Amino acid sequence: MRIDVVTLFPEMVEHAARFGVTGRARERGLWRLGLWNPRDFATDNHRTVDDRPYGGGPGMVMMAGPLGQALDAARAAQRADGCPAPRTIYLSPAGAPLSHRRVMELAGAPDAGYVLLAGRYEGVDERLVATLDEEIAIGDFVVSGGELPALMLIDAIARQLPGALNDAESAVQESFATGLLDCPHYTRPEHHAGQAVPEVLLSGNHAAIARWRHQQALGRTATRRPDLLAGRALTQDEERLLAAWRREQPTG
Ligand code: 4GY
Repeated sequence: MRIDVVTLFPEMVEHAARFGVTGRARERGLWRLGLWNPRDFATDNHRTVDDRPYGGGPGMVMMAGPLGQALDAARAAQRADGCPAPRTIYLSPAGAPLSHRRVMELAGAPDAGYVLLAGRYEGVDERLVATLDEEIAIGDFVVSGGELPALMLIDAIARQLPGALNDAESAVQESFATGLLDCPHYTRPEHHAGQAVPEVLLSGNHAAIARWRHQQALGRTATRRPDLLAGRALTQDEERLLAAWRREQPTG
């Protein structure tokens, strides 16, 4: 897999992509990163990439010209690098909400190429946005530029590539794959700030521990994110676990 990012701050993306699971997956050759600065495709002496909005108003808009040239260069580089069908993606709050399912789809094709457009200022000229394949939002909030959203998408995809996670890490990532929130975690010491670790976790009874964790995941999901349960049928056993969890919750 190859991912290219069109950004005014390529160093920001390069630096962040060196850390943790994402960086290690890159070292393992599971994905390659290409960076393109639209400023390098500007046509004037000042290397201008933004201009005032038609219709007036505050702020600046990224010009279609330099962005289009940068995107073309990124697509050409991907084709030359064995990615026959580059897919262009704009990160913006107006995009389709990113989901675990979409991440798995994007991670699924080994020879896939993604060209991510990270915007700045007030946004990108709509005529350029209209040429892109997809628009994705990482959440219902606004950040100052598309670089962090692009890095989040890259991280979510890279950790799903075969060989990215070690055995110990692979178990952890099942949380969302089950359609439930993760269960709570504890480590030493056994007592902290007057609170003990739940007894079952010290029991050595692996079946009971697995069942307790599943119950915690169900209870948390029902309480915090009932919307997730709406799209997921519960088995009879899960219904029983959830009912028992609810009885154990402090009232009021
Ligand atoms: N939320 N999800 C997001 C974002 C910032 C200027 C265009 C988001 O994906 N991207 O907040 N992006 C900007 C800032 C232009 C996008």
